[in-house]
This record gives sequence, structure tokens and C-alpha cells, in this order.
Amino acid sequence: MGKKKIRLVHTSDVHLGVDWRADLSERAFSRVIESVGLLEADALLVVGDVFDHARVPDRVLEFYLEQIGRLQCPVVTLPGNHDLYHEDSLYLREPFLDAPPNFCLFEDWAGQTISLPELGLDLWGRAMSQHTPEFSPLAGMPKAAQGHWQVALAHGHFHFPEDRDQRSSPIWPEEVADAPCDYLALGHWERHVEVSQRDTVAFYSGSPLGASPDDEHISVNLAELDPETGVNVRQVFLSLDDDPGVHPINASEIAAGGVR
Ligand SMILES: [Mn+2]
Repeated sequence: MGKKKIRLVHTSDVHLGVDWRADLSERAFSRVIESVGLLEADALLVVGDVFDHARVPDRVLEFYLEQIGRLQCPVVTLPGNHDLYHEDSLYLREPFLDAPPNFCLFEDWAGQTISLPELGLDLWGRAMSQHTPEFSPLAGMPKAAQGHWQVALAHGHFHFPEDRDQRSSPIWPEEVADAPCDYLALGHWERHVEVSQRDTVAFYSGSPLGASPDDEHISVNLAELDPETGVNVRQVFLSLDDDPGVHPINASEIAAGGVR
């Protein structure tokens, strides 16, 4: 069977539980959840730093899971450096025992594939236990299975060729170029940035609010994987208010001040 056309919403760095604007980060994530339906996406990818720190109260964990429970489609979460996966990880706390069935989490430090056979999609990522220069988010990515899309999730710092400083969780241009995936969904940076190399399409989504030119919109990445036209990724903005009639808009409309 050949690949089919699928659409993925990609977000990261939501920082739920952040002290200085906890309410806003929750509203933003709730709009990310609604974007999945508005954009008719097949799955939601949350690429690290969902939570701002490991001591967020259970209420914040419950909020995240409740929001995921609003969707029918898979929601795949990769731990980041603010919400590490280790023995004391917040992902091992009680609320996660009651996670909705569509909640999927990368838990393997060496890397694991989460397969969504109904979409012909394999998702690969490594759970981060330590944010250090030695942790290599892309190391060990397997070859794509024939007839499946392979999308990789990675939370780390992309080093442009001219970068000289050694940062934690590094992602190098050559690694991206050689990565055997159709789309590399990145997290860790606040803003939306494309870092595609050769044939590998790679984007940071930016945080829902951090990539926005104001605090009245959120943005997400919409990745469309089409067997005929290839992989197309664009940044989509939505109004932060929950008027059910709002429709996705684009950045230039916001820049022009034409959207309320
Ligand atoms: Mn991060």
C-alpha cells in the first residue's frame, strides 16, 4: 500500500505552569488543541517543554491531559529540557496514570518509534534525561519503513555552520541532512525557524505565543505530507480568543493589522 496524504500540527515550548503568565500559556495551548480540528489534522506533535519545570502542581498536568482528551486523534509528546524524562520525571506522576487513550509519550532514552498504522506514519524520537552537550537528539534514527512516512521529533539546539559555541542537546546541519525522515519537527526555540538541509525538511515551530507578533494570536506549524507533492510546512496563526467561528489566518494578515 502506498503512502497517503496526512496533515500534522506541530507545536513545542508551551511552558505550562510558567510563573509569569500561567493563564496565557493555558489559553494558548487550548487554542493549539482547537487548531487540530480547524486544520483537519490527523495528529498533534508536542515537541518538548510542555511544562515549564518539574515542580508544576498536579493541576497543570491534569489540565494538559484534559486538553488532549478533547481530541480523538493521537497526541504525541516528546520530553524536553524543562520536562525531562527520568526517575523523578513529572511524566511519572499520578495524573499520567489516567491519561486519555490518545496520549502517546516518548519514554526511551535510546530512541523509539511510535507507529500510527492507520496513518501509515512512524514517529521517532529520543526521550531526554539530561540536557547536556553529550545528548544527541538525532542519534540512532532508524531508516524509514517502506511505504510509511517517517517523522522525527527532536528537542535541541540547531548549530548553524558558523556557530562556534558548544551548546547542550546539539543538532548539527549534517545530521539533519542525513536524517532518514520526511519531516523533522523541532522544539527548544521560541520562534518559528526553518533549518531544512538538503532533502530533509526541518522546522522549529516556536512556542504558540513566542512566535506571534502580538499576544492576541498563537501559531502552530502545519505539515502536510503528500505522496504527490512532497512535504509542505507552513506557519499558521489563529486568534487567541475562543470564538468558534474564527478561521486560520496567515502572518502577513496580522502584520498588515487586518485581523481581529
Ligand atoms: Mn527547551
